[in-house]
Amino acid sequence: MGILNVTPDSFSDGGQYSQLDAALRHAEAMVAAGATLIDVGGESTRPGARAVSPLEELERVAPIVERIHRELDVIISVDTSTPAVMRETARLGAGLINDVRSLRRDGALDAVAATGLPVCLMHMLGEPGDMQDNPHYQDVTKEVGEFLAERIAQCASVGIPAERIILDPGFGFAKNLQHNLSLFKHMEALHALGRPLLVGVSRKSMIGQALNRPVGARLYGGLALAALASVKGARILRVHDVAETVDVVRMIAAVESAE
Ligand code: YH5
Repeated sequence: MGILNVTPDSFSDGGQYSQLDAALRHAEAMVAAGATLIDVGGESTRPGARAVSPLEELERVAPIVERIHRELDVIISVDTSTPAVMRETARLGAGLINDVRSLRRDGALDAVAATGLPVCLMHMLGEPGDMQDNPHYQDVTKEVGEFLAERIAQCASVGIPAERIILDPGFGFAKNLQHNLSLFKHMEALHALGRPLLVGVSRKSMIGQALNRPVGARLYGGLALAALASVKGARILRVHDVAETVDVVRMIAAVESAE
């Protein structure tokens, strides 16, 4: 899964058309590099990021979903917690709803149920703005598993079947370095929930903190985690560096399919 951010750059005045073309070219390059999903996100989840209205989020995301659907052969994932964005992008060709808030916003469960689309449920405590204020767990992997099991049950209650659900431990969301490392190490325990796992660690601060690297120098650390996640059975890797990650995954597949 290649990451396509469509949050506007406040220092750019390139205008709407060139931004849309640039996003499409980026998506196209990721597909050519081997991405089978493109994750389109219009809300920044960085602590301190400005809240985006549903209309503003839709105006960022809808044109690119429409263009990718028309021009590329790839599954479009929409990184959103906003019911109106879920419903409208489904109509425009989205194939997956990816919600870092696990459908906890009012109306989100019903919106996904109405679309009939698969959904990725991710673990996070609190909101992006306050999630890193001293997170606490007795057993992070166990508590993430319990949270995800509860969200699967909530989905069942509105008619979203388990077969339509992908699960994500939520690396970097309401977790300190030790939580992220322990959760990564014990990720296999989440296979007990019976659903495919998605892992998103690309360029994240757990790599920066473990290796003391700024965001521009986290590729090798991220590839090590991609390899480990793949060996631990993760089925979808959400990454910025698609070509490099596809080589990692294909190399592992080549060895694992040997006699
Ligand atoms: C995820 O893990 N993450 S947005 C901070 C960074 C780098 C990257 C520089 N959406 C996930 O990608 N959806 C995001 O440090 C996600 N799983 C799923 N399912 C945050 C992000 C990032 C943040």
